[in-house]
Amino acid sequence: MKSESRKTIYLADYQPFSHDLQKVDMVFRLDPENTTVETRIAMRPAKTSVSSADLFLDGQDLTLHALWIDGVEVDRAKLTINDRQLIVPGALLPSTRFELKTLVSISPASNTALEGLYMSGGMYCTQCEAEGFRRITYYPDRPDVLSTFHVRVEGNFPVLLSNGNPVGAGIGWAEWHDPWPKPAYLFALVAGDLVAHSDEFVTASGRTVALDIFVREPDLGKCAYAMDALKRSMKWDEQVYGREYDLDVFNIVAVDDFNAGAMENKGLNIFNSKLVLASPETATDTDYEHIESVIAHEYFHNWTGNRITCRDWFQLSLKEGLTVFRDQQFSGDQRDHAIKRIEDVLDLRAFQFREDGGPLAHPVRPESFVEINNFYTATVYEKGAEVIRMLKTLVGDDAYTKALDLYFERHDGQATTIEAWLQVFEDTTGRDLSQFKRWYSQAGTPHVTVSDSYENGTYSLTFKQETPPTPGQPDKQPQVIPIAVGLLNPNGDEVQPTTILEMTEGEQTFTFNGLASKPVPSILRGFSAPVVLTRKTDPAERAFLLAHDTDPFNKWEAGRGLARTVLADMITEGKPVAPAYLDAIANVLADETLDPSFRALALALPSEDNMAQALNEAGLTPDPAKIHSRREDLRYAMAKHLESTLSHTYDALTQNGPFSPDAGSAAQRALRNTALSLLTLIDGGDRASAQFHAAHNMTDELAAFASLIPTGFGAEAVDTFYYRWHHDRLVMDKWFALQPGMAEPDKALKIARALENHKDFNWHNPNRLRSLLNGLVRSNPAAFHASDGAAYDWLADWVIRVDAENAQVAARATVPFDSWRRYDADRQDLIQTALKKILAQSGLSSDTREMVSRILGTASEG
Ligand code: B3K
Ligand code: ZN
Repeated sequence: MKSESRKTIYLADYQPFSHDLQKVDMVFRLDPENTTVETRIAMRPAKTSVSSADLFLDGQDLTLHALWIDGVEVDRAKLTINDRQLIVPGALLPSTRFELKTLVSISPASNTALEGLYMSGGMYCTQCEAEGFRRITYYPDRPDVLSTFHVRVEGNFPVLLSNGNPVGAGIGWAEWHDPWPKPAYLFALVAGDLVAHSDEFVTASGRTVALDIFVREPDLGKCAYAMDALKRSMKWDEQVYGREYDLDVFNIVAVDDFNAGAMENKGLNIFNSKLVLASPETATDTDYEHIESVIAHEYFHNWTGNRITCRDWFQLSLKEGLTVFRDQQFSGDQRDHAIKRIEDVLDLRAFQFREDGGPLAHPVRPESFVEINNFYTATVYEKGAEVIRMLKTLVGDDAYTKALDLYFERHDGQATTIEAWLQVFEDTTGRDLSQFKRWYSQAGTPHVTVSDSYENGTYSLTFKQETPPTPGQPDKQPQVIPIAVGLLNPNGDEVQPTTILEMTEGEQTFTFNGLASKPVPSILRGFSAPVVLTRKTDPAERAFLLAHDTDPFNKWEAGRGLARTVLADMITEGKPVAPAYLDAIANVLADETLDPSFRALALALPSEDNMAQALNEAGLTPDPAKIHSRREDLRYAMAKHLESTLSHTYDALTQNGPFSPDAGSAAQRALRNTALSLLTLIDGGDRASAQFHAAHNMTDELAAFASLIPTGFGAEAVDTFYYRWHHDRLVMDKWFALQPGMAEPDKALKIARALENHKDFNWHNPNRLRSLLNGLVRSNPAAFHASDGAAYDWLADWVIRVDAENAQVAARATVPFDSWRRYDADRQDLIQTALKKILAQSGLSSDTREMVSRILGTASEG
């Protein structure tokens, strides 16, 4: 049973645990309804605590059979057990080392929360981060309590896995020993009828590591890319960070029912199957790219997260921000840094800026929470990575490397804090980072406004920074903002290569001398800080930078700014499409010296949600229907204006050889399919239809399918796609998402409702549910924000239904409501009504309750 209201936890209240753990021995006897877990913990009172301290162990949904101290069973009447904890009175505990043994039973088959030990398609698996281990046994389930683990698994399966190295196995049993002390959230166990895609890796010091990716037998042919990505990640971490792997085996298991994307359990990563399985026929280039980055991310956690972990969950960004930054570096090295940066910034703006600008805004290191699972957010992950990127920019590459070396040396084996992380930078560079630290404590996206002047060869840039109020933080202090700037002369030559201006004041001027004429500035190159930059500029200057900027990010950004202005003018003032935009974009499309990925990204328009956010920031009330239709008008105008070049590009990029997922081939497909989606607006779907029927890979097939949905070929394509792919669950997720996502806004909800009743719709599977919900809510904002509020109601009903079974997934599904204050009074009312309906549910989980209260602004602020 879920408890109705849980108390708020504060960073300021941190206390170390009362006892030190030396080792943990566990025995699992697997049974769907009645798995028994025997746990023996060797521990002693911590030096810092009074020796008679009570022992508080976390535990949830456990049936305790017995508890022993040093082999003597304790009378149940002497223990306190509630729905969250087991308390052993200090008077019963020895003052030196002792063994606490418990025997509990749990029911994996009825665990629908997918947290702790649960079943997915007949196999057993676990998800313990953040607080799932307490659903397995009574334990100090907190990240600062570390121990080695020895685990025996008994069950009638060919594959029985846990963390660490295998130390024994026989029919129906296996034993594992993990020599690296770890917190409980990194515990994992898997049992199933699985097969392995095997390989090995020889580390820099010459140790051979056995690598296995475990899947169901029919999926065995889809593991090669993930394995290749794993080996490249292992090599990269040795070469770039000097980090070698530290066990004899590294195992990955693919699971179909999974709340998150993947999990970095020590030596036994567990993945959502959509982030492991790939074949050319079933996975898109985007899928391949995600698989590569998530495989890397989880692997990199072995050092940044596992060997050095978090003292408490407030420090989550210590491991997540750093590991995201590392996986971004890796992907950039494997593919293309500029393209990767543009893609990352697109996501940052779409998710993190959006979060930071609404009621869910919180600092990279939050100061309070009710449910930590609600804080696995774009702010903790992506803004956390941006903060590390800025730190590296400020101290320089060499100092960054030295600081990281010191971090690994000083904190290996520890559960530590953001303070300790910053301290290694202070110690290696002598810098005072106290002001920089505000990036961790202050929520909200800083808005930077810039103005310029030129006189007698001197050019001045004056910046002002202001961070809007966020929940609980009405007043903000100036932050340290590294602003990368370059200057171009009016001929388009660079007269000042990229230099970093370090802004620390609320308002600050920087000057450049000895210039022959007034330059054109290229500001915030490479998106050197996660800020909203505003500069009064004319479209001609943007077009100039789009043509001439030497910084690829800012070159793209200039085109994006232009598109945003043109689109905003169309939406708010009914202006016609600006011909200057069409000409500028035509030049980019025709420039074959530019990377095809870059050209594809330059052709893409800001999303409807981006536009709503931009209009709102400009003090206007966005109308989702109008945004949608004007954006479609602009797309049509682009298609018309660019038709011959698009058509030439489309034909020229036809690929005949075998499929390769490498970045270069993917870039060509990206540009070709971007051209296709525009051309479909003119040819009614002829090209898309031909491509759909001829495609040999999912990238081309899906792009054609998406383009066809709103055309006259749509209905047939939906059926054809279904009959081709109904046997493949990951491809069917795409089918469920694209139909509401690509539909005309007034048809999308009807389509989504029909899909709910489709025989292949199974809302208990998080991937399938998210496909349908996000397909409508995130991919089709005009449909979600339909003025009758029907889609709000639909989402609220889903949240309520799912919450009773899987609180984490339900809580996450409430996020799209967070933009409610942007809209008109009627929509605000409708969304508030939907949110209040959720809150009124009896037995609502604390996860969902916390999210809805924060979105409504009724949560107590911390
Ligand atoms: N650390 C996990 C996320 C766990 C989610 C818990 N609700 C995956 C990752 O960030 O690598
Ligand atoms: Zn992570």
